[in-house]
Amino acid sequence: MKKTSTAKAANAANTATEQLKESIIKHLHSTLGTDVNKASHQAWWRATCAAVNEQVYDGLRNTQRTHYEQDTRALHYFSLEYLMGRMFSNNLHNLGIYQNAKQALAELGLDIADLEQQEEDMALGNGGLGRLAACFIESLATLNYPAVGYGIHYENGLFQQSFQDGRQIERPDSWREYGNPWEICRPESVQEIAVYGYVETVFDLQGQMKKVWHPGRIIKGVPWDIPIVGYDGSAVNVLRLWESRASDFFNWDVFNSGGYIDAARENVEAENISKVLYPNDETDAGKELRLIQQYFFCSCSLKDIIRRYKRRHGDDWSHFGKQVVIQLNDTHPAVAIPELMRILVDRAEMAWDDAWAICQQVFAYTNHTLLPEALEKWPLRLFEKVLPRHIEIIYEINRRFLLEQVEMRWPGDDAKKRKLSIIEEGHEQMVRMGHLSVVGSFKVNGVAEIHSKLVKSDLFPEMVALWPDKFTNVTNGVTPRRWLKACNPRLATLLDAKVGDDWPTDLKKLHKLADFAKDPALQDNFMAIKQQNKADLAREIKKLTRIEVDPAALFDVQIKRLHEYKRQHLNLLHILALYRRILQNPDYDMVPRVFLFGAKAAPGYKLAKEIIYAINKVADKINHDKRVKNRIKVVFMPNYRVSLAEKMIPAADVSEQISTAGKEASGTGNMKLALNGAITVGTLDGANIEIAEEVGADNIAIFGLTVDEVKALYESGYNSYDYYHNNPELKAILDWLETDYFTPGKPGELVAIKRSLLEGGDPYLVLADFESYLAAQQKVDTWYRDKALWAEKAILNTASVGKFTSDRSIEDYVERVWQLKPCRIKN
Ligand code: F55
Repeated sequence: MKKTSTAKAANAANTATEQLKESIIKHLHSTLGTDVNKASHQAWWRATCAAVNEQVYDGLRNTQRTHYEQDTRALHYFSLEYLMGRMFSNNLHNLGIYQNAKQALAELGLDIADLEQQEEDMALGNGGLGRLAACFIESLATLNYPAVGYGIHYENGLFQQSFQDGRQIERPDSWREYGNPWEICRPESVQEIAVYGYVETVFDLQGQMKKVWHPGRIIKGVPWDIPIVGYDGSAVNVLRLWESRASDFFNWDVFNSGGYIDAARENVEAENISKVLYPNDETDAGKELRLIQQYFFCSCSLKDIIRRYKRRHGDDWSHFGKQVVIQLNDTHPAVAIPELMRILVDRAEMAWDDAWAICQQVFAYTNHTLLPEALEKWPLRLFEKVLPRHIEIIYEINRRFLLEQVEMRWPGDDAKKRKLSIIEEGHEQMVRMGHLSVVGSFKVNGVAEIHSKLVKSDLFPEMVALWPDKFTNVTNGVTPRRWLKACNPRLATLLDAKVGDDWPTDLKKLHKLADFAKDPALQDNFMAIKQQNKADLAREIKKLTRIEVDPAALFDVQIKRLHEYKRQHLNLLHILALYRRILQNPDYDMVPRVFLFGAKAAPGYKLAKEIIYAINKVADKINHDKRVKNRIKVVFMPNYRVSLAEKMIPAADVSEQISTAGKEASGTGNMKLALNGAITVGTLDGANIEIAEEVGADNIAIFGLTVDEVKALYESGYNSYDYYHNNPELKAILDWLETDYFTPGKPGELVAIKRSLLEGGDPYLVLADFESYLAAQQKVDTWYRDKALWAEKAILNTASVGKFTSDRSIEDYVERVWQLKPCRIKN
């Protein structure tokens, strides 16, 4: 019995492989117009994508038909960013045909890995927030929730990074210069949106006052759909990204040559809206084009949602709040709130209260940061110029909020009103997008337990007093399909054998592994896989940087955007301490380590760029210093992005999660690294706290001040000079940066870091945590010397982080916020 079913499965696989092979060749001929004997890897890759798309589109049609027939409540995820990375291997894995495709290609004389490298990363995001959106839409499809992701179809994603003499150089990322096989243009669903102009007050025949917005410019939004394939035969949802174009009817309607030139210029301006992703994370650029980007995609998306709703319900708005829920990914899409009010009040002629009730049923807001410089505010004058009707609506929202909520609760308290007003008073009036988001949403969440607590206590305490039930937590998660199954196939195969192959959709199953954590056979297998992954990465490092590293060394990895609060410079100080100890004691005993960095700095963030430069210069010196005897290697990997993360994470021994406590909202790289068996060196910040709870204190190296201690230290008056003067090693290292030791002939080139830590007051308490960080690293060094002990800890990390699947995050959102029902897709 068993035998025949295995034989049947083998037959099915053979047929699937054969069919794929045929389809690939068919597309090579009829889609690519080339031949097997002369096709490039790029052509083969495209032909394979086309073959895969046959299956993707089947799923897409079935999903869309089922959702239409069932008229389901759906989630609409609004995000300025989606950091998708490559789609090829994930689509294959999620369709369950990766092995077939690999086999089919092998039979055609091709290595699937070569084809995977043909794809440009789809880097339409900066960092964690954008990657979270990508993980979430994949989980939503996997869990069969009706959902659409809405965003911008940027022509240029996050810049490409290279180094010139150690300094970051940015180049544009034209990721779809030669087309993108995963996207479908939908000209039938274009939208037109308005900006600028003025508002006129008119009275209709009944004497009713009405506001009429006379726009200054019309822009066309063209939707591109990217199918999002759920794992294992579930739904195929869509990510709908809007591209801006000049409107045909408005701008070219001209009568003389001067007008013609003006119109041409306006067209260029219209097309600029979706030209480029702003490369800032955690800072608000405050640029006019950025506000237009936000409004452009929110307006297009809302109109798209309403068009679909009306197809079913006509002008009956009474079901809208039951059918539609919109999640705002940070405040970036918050302008959707006044835009929906405008559509309901001005266009659908609804009474204000009814319209507001709908808004408050529809919007929910996720906060991703507490950093003051990241909290979005728009100069009121700018807002008024770009969106003259929306600013009026915001005034009215604010007027009613201050009168009906704030005044009722704190009568006569003007200070409270000033603090809570959506409009910030001062030298220049500002629109506070966080306040608008809280007032306009029915739920507000932070992204890890501690962060959600701080959102309540430090950011919006009065809002909590007004609406205690509005605030909740949803701890972030990552998709184990991309971040384990696809990126770490060796470990995935071991897990299939040890815990069964359903862990990708039931990550708590990994816990079975804990029973074998002390088993020498499992330990050998687990660490042999790590070793092979490290050897692969060592080859990649050599290819990208010419630096040779020993796969037997401990791989210590810090990969994330470059930011002072993430403290890559604390990591650098540790490296310098070790180097100095080696120079002072040639026999200094340490486990050989390769320090790996991956990080992009926002192009305008001076100190972040200086930190990159310093790490590169220190790397150069150490890597060429014979006295080091390979105990330390330092590598800054250029152009860190999703596809590079997929190579680095499976090879990491140590995961650096060293932000100042209270500053990292959650972190998600911390989850990916632990899942792949890396041991965290981390502060009690963001989701590190929850990771520590899951893996247990013995399997993580926690150090540094806690959130409460950080607060107390700031309050008591932190003086970084105290640490500098009291720790001779720290002093020597910082002074070293001022010499020309790392930049021969050019003393002072690395002084920016020292300055920020001393004269600059060390805002992120690097010096305060230095000693305890070094102690944690010493502990890691000791652990690593005991192979069995390390293997056990690594295994327990993989076994214990099942909580951090994005499927769990989505289920939390469904229960606490979205109230959705899964919808089985009919074939
Ligand atoms: C992008 C643009 C602006 Cl204007 C501001 C911030 C960003 C951005 O990329 N933020 C970001 O990535 N935040 C991160 O979100 C993650 C997901 O919730 C968190 O894990 C992480 O702690 C947080 O910093």
